[in-house]
Amino acid sequence: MGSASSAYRVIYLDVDGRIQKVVFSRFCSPCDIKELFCSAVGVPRNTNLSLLDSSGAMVSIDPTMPYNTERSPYRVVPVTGGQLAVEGMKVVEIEKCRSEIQKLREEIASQNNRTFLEDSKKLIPHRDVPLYPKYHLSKDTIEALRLPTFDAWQWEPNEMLSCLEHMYHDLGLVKDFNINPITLKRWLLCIRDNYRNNPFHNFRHCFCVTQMMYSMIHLCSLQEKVTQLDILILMTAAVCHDLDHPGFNNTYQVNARTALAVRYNDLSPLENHHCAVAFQIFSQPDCNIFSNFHPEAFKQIRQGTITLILATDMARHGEIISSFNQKVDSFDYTDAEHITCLKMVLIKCCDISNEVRPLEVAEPWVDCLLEEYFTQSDREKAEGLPVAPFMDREKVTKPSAQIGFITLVLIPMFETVMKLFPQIEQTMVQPLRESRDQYEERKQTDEAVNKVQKKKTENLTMERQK
Ligand code: 0WF
Ligand code: ZN
Repeated sequence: MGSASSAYRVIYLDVDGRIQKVVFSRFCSPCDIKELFCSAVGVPRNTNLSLLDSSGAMVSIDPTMPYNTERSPYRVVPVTGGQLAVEGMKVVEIEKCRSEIQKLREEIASQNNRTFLEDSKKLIPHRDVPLYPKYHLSKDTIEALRLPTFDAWQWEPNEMLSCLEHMYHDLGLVKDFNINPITLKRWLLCIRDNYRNNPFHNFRHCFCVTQMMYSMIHLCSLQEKVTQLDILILMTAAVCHDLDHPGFNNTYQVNARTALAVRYNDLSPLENHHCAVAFQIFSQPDCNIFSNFHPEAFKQIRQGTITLILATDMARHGEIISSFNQKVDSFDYTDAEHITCLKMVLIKCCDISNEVRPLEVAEPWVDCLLEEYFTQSDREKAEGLPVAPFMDREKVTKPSAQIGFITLVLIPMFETVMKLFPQIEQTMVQPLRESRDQYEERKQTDEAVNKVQKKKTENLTMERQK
């Protein structure tokens, strides 16, 4: 033991969290002790070291230095100045950075695995709302809101909340279902809080999908064809359809065996999660816009909303479209199955409808989606998981991503809906065709530029070889 009477001294050092025990004779010179400390730390023997005690005070290095214990080791800090000290410092700093990076990695990983059901903080409703200012929506805004050309990029989250509130009032849902207007505000605030700040799957996307639904309800005169309960289901499913989206798709959830994939047995884990979060929110009286509903009506709205949110899983695209195709030529508005199928197709249309919008509104969404996709594929590469070519930054270009999607998915789907509602041709289908043509032109220009560039490089290489 390092007692005052002993010939030996024992000092404990904290070397980046590792405790080093150093024993030296009390007859050693300060220089010898410093060298000993350097070798304990693992830096060159003439590195200038400082020792700090638990209060951060410097401790002199000499045979009479105060004892410490394993529990109160001296922290070792290399002193800057000489080259060797700087090298020693680099080692310590690099180690510190490593440990910080590791901590950040763990934090991010736990954030990504965090699910709403485990994080009840966001559930706490905003009491005594209205918390967001009641924006006055101008006559122009109210009119623009009914059209697919509406530019959502111009609006802040609070303004989008006011627009959503307006849509529920304007469609007569607040009046017809006796929805408490304050509960509506609190519910919308809670919805906004439960969208994450992903590049694409965020609250603005929720707003766009709902606003497109609102546009289609007007454009297709849906209120003359389906019940107000159907309208309420369409709007509410649109608002809730991507709640708490983590920014990584179902393929990632399944391949990485995330908590969501385990919870939902690999079956549409994200969409199941969005539904669960939606009804977790409704389970709070302060946010339950359906609190005045008869239990039977609540059951219908719950079942209807779940069916629509689950229909947004693109893995079910073929199945849903082919079911709709079988009905569309003899569509029967009195057949509940036909109506459910129509609602499923409508939410699908709205969910992926960015390209229906004007170019300057649509294009930034492609950038946002590719950013989200690239983050996923980078992580998949790092984790040794399979990577979809359309998500790979090395393989995808904006025109290549959009031409296939517009030609194979969007146009066929909207053209089928057009059979039932011919009025969407001009406002929805035509913009899709124009967008496809515009991306085709861009692809050809890009290819021509690449060809010239390649030829120039070849010529340069040949000239160098001569
Ligand atoms: C980038 C492209 C794409 N483009 C869109 O406009 C859009 C809207 N929603 N989504 C979109 N994807 C997805 C968000 C979640 C599901 C749908 N993607 C589609 C993919 C690259 O490429 C194709 C191309 C053809 C068929 C299937 C995927
Ligand atoms: Zn969506």
